[in-house]
Amino acid sequence: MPHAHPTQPYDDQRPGTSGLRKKVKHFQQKNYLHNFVQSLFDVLDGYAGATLVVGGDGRYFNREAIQIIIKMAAANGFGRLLVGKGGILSTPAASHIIRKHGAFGGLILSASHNPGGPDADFGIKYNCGNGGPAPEAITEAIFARSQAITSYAMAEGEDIPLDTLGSHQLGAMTIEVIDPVADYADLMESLFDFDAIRDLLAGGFTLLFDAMHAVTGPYAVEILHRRLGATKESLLNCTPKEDFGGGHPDPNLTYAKALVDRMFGDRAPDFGAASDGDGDRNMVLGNHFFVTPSDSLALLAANAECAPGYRDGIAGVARSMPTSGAVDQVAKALGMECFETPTGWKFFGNLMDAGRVTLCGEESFGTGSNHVREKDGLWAVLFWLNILAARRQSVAEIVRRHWARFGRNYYSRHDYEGVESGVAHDLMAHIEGQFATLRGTTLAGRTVRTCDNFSYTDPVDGSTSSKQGLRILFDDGARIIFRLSGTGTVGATIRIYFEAFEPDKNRHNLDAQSALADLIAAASELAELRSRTGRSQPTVIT
Ligand code: VG1
Ligand code: CO
Repeated sequence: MPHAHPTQPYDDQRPGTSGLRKKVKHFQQKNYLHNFVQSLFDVLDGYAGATLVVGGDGRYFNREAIQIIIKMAAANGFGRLLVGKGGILSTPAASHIIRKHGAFGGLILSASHNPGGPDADFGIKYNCGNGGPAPEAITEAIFARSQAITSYAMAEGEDIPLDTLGSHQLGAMTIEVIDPVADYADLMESLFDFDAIRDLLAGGFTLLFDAMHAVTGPYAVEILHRRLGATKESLLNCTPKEDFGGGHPDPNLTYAKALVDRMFGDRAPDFGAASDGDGDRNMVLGNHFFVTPSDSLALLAANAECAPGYRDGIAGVARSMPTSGAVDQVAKALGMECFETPTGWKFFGNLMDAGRVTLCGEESFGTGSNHVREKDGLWAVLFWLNILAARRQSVAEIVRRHWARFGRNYYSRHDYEGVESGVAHDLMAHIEGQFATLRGTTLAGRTVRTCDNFSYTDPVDGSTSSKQGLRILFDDGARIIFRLSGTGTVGATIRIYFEAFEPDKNRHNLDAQSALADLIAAASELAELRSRTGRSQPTVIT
């Protein structure tokens, strides 16, 4: 029986770049999760009797949160709820399930690449019926509602057993515990040439995949091992843990160090990859070679026809603003539309729904296509394997040939994590304050063409988003960008992105940090980084 429970509002439930993320202890405050979920249900319309999908990356508090959501969904009038076995669904798999079952929407429980455990992070995100993250209009409405909420509704009943497949009833709502892997694995098999990849792996090509103790483990075992024949030894850390083994499940050069060491060590495999906490990010490496995510997107776009799912060509591409322009070069050469959006996957949804873009990506190890409405880590890994199987060249050779054809966009991101929030905001204001006098001047040996705070108008629905990052654009195509992260849970993270375009193939073999050194120094001086933050080095360099 549904029950109305009185509650007090919180004032800090504004979703960030990718949902609401807070410390677990914060989520465990009285009614904190309940309030957010009820605020969401209050602003949505027309879901009576409809289907809701629920699943998460398995981190600490996942199971408890799911039981609460199930009871609240029943009390609020949903007719059916699909939940992954064990409460597990990777973010791209959740997106697929929503689409495949024509669900009204879904709730994804994850703080992605942030650490997990009782003292670490938790998160919740709402995805719409197209399978994609809710647009700003909805997230802002949730936030407004969350500040006024006075009660929530919750059905009473036993917890639903999540560890076996099956069907249950709670009031008028049916709950189905579904296999989290099968549908997704079938989708991958429909997009890529599994025979060719099987041949490649059987022919002595070696790979190493690191699931970082996070949600992609079971997906990797099913797809890479069972369906494609990769050895068990080539799959690392595939048992999901509530605290990700104490690490940051973030596939980058710093946090995926064990994998990186092997890929740059003696007898390195031909291909290495990792994905993040909720399975939507990917890092791709070759033998002694790191592929920047921006280059990876460009390369997938240029080689899309290798994969059966994209054989008929791609409609267009999109990248987030800080992502390098490598994909723009491909779009220009191949004559397709290329869109530049603010950071966060929610901005790609309309373009994909309208059929304007097929592939999209972000510099933050996110790549995806219109097969779902989220970025997709394993999808990118399989796309790479498909290209490697078709071209039979090494990762390094494929990337070098790509640069020779399209030019190389030297690129790097520097993150300063855990900066005091006031300091970070002042630093941004200080940079923006110099914009008026910066135009036309010389910086880092180049002329500043223009600088602005990025704003975006959605070409499909006309909605606008402003203040999406400070850009300094040079006349030779180089860029420096400053942004504050919208996914952290402590203090602020300042992200600085550097890019310089090099068309000359005789100059493609520099190390990125050296190629960008003058831009890096100029940014540091302009921002007064050292004196304001007390830091002389970034926390993470990608
Ligand atoms: C970061 C990335 C952004 C990505 C977001 C969510 O956001 O920079 O590109 O979309 O994380 O990724 P921010 O605001 O911290 O820069 V995930 O894997 O958390 O869903
Ligand atoms: Co993620």
